[in-house]
Amino acid sequence: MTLGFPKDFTWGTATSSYQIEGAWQKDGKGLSIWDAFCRIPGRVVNGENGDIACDHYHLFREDVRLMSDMGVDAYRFSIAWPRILPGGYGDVNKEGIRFYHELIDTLLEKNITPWVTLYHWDLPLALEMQHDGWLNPNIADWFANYAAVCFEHFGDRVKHWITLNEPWCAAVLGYGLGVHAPGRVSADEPYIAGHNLMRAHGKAVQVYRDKFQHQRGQIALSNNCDWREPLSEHPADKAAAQRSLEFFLGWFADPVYFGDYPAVMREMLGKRLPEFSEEEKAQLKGSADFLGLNHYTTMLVADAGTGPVEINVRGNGGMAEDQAVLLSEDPTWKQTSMGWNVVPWGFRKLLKWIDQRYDSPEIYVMENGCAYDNHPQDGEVEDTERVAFLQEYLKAASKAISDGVNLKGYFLWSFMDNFEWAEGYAKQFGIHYVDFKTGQRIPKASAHWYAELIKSNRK
Ligand code: GBH
Repeated sequence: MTLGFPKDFTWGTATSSYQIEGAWQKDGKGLSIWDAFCRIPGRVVNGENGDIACDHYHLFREDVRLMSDMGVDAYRFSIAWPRILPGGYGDVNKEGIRFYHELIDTLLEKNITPWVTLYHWDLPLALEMQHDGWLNPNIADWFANYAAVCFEHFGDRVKHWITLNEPWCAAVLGYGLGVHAPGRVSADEPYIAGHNLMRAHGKAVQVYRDKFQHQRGQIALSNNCDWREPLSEHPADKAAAQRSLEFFLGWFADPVYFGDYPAVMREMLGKRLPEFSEEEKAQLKGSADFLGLNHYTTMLVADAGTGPVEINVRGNGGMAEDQAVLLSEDPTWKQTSMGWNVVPWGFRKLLKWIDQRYDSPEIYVMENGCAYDNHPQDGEVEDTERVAFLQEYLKAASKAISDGVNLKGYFLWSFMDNFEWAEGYAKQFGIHYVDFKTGQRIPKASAHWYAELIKSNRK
């Protein structure tokens, strides 16, 4: 069962700081917007939080050992900004630096390449409270300064950087729907937050290329995008699906490849969409050494004007009304425990769409995986649905490579069960089971399956 991947393909697994580290107040760490958000009643299922989470801060050596047992090439983790700069800017917290030094060194001892995300949603709370977080244009400089601290301390050993994880989620869920920290509800703020996220990315990349070129690493960002399949052959539905993809991925990838937002966004949003200055456009264009993609699911799209009224409209997919689209799903599709549709061919189509739109960039899937609820029985965790999901999605990825897509690597989300944001601990994506009371980790059947797959692909 090799699924036919190239020998030099990068096999990895992924996590993020707030979801696994715990130690929320240890060794001088500042608070993040998630530390605060979790304390607002009703925002997280069961009032849970990441205070302890997987206690990875203390158990990271064991985690690296488990990764090494699986034989992964690479591990994608994120740095908690408030662990490095408790106030967002200013004094550097030496203990925070020490923790990531130890993690990186432990990985390298096991021949696992660190892929480091600088921002996976845990913004220093001070920046939100004093300066309105991503709504403040100055955040681009604060982020670039933070990035420079990380390049300076870790760049001798870290050669793969991801500035931002899923700016779409940070903007839409954090500043539009209010379901993620900082929990703001607004029609216009997502576009402002998204704008400053992109400006921050542009500046951080510039700093890396200007001052840390000698480190000879790669830098990019990681965007999430679900596939959008036209509901019918009707040209209006086909145009709606295309439009929806441009509002989803184009929003954050077009500036990086073309220097500006998609024309359809500028037309439909008018003044609600901020404009980049000429300098910012130049800074953004070409600001990624590869295209990072997080992919999970697929929805059907109809044009809001002509779409049939009887479809069961679901979710707003990030301001669907701004896009004049109606989202729905095929009732025959299987779903994960998140209620996300399992549609492997959507993955293949999205990879092709990206390949065509951005002229065959090197693509790394920085996240893909699924939530299912599985518990240990006699010391084993039989997550059969997860294995089936991964097998089908990886088959689709392999077909995309045969189609000519320049896919270079895959990071499975997630290495272990963790704090799943607004869902708390009720929904689990891990290929390692975590007992959150004792901290015990158990490889699930999917971890064994993934290890076998990696091994057979190397032969
Ligand atoms: C990622 O985001 C995060 O990076 C990661 O931290 C998180 O743990 C992981 O995924 C699992 O959630 O309602 O059917 O229309 C995922 C981004 C955006 C993907 C919303 C699914 C909606 C599906 N998600 N999207 S649906």
